[in-house]
Amino acid sequence: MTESVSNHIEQLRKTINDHNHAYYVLDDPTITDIEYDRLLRELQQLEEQHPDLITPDSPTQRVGAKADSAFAEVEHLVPMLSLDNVFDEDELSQFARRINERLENDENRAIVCEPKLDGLAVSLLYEKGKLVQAATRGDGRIGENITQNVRTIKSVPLELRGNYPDKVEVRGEVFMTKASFESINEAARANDEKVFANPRNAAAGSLRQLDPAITAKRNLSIYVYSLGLADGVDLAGSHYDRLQQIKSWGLPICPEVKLKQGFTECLEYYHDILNRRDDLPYEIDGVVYKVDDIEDQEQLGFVARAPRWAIAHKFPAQEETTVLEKVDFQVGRTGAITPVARLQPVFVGGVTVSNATLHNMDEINRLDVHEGDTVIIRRAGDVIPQVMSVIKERRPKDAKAISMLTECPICQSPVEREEDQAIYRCTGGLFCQAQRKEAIKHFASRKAMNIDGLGDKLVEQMSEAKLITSIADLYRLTVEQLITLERMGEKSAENLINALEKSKQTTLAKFIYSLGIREVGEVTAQTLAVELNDIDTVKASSEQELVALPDIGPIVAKHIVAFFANEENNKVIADLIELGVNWPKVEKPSADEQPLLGKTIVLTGSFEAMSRNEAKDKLVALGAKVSGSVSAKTDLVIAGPGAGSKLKKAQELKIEVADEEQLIALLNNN
Ligand code: I6G
Repeated sequence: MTESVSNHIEQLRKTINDHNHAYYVLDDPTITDIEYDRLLRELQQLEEQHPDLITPDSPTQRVGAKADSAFAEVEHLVPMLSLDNVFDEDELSQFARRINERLENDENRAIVCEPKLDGLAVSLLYEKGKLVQAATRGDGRIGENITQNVRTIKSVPLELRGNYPDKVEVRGEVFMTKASFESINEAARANDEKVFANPRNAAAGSLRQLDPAITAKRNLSIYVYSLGLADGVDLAGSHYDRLQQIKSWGLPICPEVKLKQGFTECLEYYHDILNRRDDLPYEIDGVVYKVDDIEDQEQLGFVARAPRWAIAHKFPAQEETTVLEKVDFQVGRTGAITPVARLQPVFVGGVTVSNATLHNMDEINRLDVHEGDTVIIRRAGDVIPQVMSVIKERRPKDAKAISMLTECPICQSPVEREEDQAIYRCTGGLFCQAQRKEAIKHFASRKAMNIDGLGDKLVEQMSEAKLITSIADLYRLTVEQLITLERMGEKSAENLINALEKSKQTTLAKFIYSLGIREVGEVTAQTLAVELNDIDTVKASSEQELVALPDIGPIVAKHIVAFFANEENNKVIADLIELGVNWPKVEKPSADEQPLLGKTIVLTGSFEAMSRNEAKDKLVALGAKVSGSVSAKTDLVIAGPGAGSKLKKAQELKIEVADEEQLIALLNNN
């Protein structure tokens, strides 16, 4: 009996380890999360019944005992070096020249390129295939023993596979994915706990926990990038091939590792990775180039504490220090008042930044930021620059605390804070010029009435010139009026009038969305259109009737009722209809006309046969809910070329992914 249990336990461990390997090393998951958890639970239960059969390398034994005090010191068998950096093409050419001087001149030398992850360097020591020690880099000679914490990282194999060396030490970077970082900070915010400034700090903080159970919850990852020591196996003569060897032992290698010929190709690699930086699931601060030939590496040797055969090519910093000179308050479409930091201009993330968002007063209080403070700002990708923290030591004596206005800076109406909300609002509604302007911009936008050529700047211009004060005024504009605007020729004016005319033909869902009702996004607008079929029914619905509809909660219902209780809003709607805005009558489709009812679909990347918006309209017509972000509630992600973080997230969450061909088949078959 025990023998068969023991065999079964062994089999389960092997199966679980194989799945881990397929997921973390081969990047090719073979089962769903649920099936995986089921296997792990079965193993746990068997081990609980037979504690004598538990072994330290069982996948259930990643979390060990708490450490009592600080981490013990360990001396690295081979010193852990650092890397020199270059910041531009000139410095990279000098690096290439130094190599060509020391080795035979070769313009097409093989170079291994990989992203430089923003994490922590660690070393992993395996003896007879078992993980026996993990350490931080420390000062390069002596690090800290963090074995118990590293054991909790699921992508670190507790046991190697294949033809591994008897004793082997590998180096790599422990990091936290952007998705894990977001979810950990979200949970911290919900519990009023301290949030981490960035994924690197979160990874560092998690690795230095005395309780490995906490580290285990932090969902850290690792990519291995080099070999420290290897006894008892023939090693390849090329760095790239050695990485493949390391991979064959079951250790994860970054999927972006590429072998290139010469530094021109390296530069292309740099620009490619820089372009995709925001779509990668982890943060990076540059790329690393390494001479591929191991004999060449040996000949080049080291200078001070860095190899001469490797260099990090750093990306422009995404965080910089500057002075916050002043805080202004901006009024948005729904009256929300947002504090905006006016900064001493600073070059960050590849552009000069002079404004950053401060979100709301809670954020100002959390940061304890004053006018005059020196602040750290961050600009990553296309995201609005943010104030991350304040350097309090540099606060000048005349720094000024920031308080919320009592009156709207545009219309002087009183400013109010809703109960339990972080946001202050101008109470002026459409009396407030700022809100009117924002409402018009929203109305004209692509996903709303899609008025071609009517961008934010033109709306600003027309509002300033008092040509329009409400959305309905758009349809009263004439060519004669438009040509009075600066830089507006007759042809452009005619084009705009034609675009306005064309936009009148819309759908009920788009019309509802374009009204800019608070909390009513495209999906809610679609629900209202499909469920209630005409604008008068939407207008006449009570909160009670609205919350009975799918996915409409009490807050959204309140906003909808409040919107239609306002006579001015109803007048604008009547005017729009009178001016010719129209849509085909919506019949509630029967269930068999809506085969995708209840399905949440996300579209990402680009498509050839149709635009993303067309695809969306077709899916919505079949009953699907088309959402802009991937979550556990997503049923299907349809990814075209260029798909990035959404696709990655779908893969992480093991959500079904389809391509354009499958999308077309789905549309044709339904
Ligand atoms: O700190 C490092 C990050 C990434 C490295 C490194 C690396 O390769 C991708 N490689 C070496 C050789 C060293 N530090 C010393």
